[in-house]
Amino acid sequence: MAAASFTAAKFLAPAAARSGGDRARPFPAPSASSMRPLRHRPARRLGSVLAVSSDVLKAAPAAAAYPAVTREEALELYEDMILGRNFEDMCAQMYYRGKMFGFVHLYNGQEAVSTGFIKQLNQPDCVVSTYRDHVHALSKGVPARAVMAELFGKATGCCRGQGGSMHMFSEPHNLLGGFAFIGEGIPVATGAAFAAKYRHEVLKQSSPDGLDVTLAFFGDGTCNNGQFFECLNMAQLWKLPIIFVVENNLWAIGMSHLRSTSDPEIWKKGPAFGMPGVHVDGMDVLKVREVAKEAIDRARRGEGPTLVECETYRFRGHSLADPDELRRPGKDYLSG
Ligand SMILES: Cc1ncc(C[n+]2csc(CCOP(=O)(O)OP(=O)(O)O)c2C)c(N)n1
Ligand SMILES: [Mg+2]
Repeated sequence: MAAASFTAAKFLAPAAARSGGDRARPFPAPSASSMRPLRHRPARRLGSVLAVSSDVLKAAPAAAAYPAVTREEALELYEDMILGRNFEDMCAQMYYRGKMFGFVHLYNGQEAVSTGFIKQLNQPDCVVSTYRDHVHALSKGVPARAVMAELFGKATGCCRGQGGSMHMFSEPHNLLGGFAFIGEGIPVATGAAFAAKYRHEVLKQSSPDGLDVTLAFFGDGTCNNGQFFECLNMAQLWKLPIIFVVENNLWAIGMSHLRSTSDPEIWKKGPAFGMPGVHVDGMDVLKVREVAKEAIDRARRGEGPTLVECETYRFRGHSLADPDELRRPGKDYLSG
């Protein structure tokens, strides 16, 4: 499973400096092990992404230093990632056989982010996704049959076949949507987090664990949209129980993150608003899970939001209308 291996690590780090700033404290001590140690690198933006496999591999902690996970937990994570990958591969087959209509965006390669985060949630916690939403739905417990039926436009789908690929929704699972417009889900997630705080503080209706938490997933390209900044501000101002999870796969359709973003280190925007900003290897489910646990616990305790940048990579085209054949086998698109 690629998500659990470091073979894709060469895709991960943008060229820009990742030395960290004085306000860039991710979390108090324990999570430091979840953070990939990053060396100062000279910024190189317009060329392309630097391949940093050797650095990452050198910096990779020894197996013993990996976060503890029981056999049962590891199997649950593995099962969820395998489910996501196999489900998506089947989607591609069915799409090319003409069984699905419209746009279908696959998640291949990014599974560790969905699994690492969503598997730490409780049922009342909410997930807000994007158009790349099938695997988020599966991780949140929506049955694969209901997700696939939705993709086929069947009445047995989780939205009675009326939402389709980009609009997965399930009230019983607190999956508050896929959204086709980028950034559109972030205010919805912020509203869900506000509602959770209101239930807790005003209505005194929270779960025994504390506040219900909302995860807002979105891509690197979306971080240049206004809703992102507005919602970071409001979430921190009101100390909302929300985690902004950026799935930085380095591309917004065909636009490189490094060519479109003035400062490509997205996690730094958290401290700019007064919340922790964390950068994590999004190809490593155990590291993602450790960061997720800590951010979720903070939110549950009422300590407010966190911005987490997960560096990941999508192994297929932007959507199935962007056929993989456009990639030339053997060509390294990332190392310049
Ligand atoms: C408001 C809005 N503007 C433009 C688009 C067109 N669009 C679709 S996907 C996309 C790129 C998004 O990239 P990113 O946020 O990195 O997500 P990824 O596809 O990489 O998961 C854009 C600009 C859109 N869907 N919504
Ligand atoms: Mg992207």
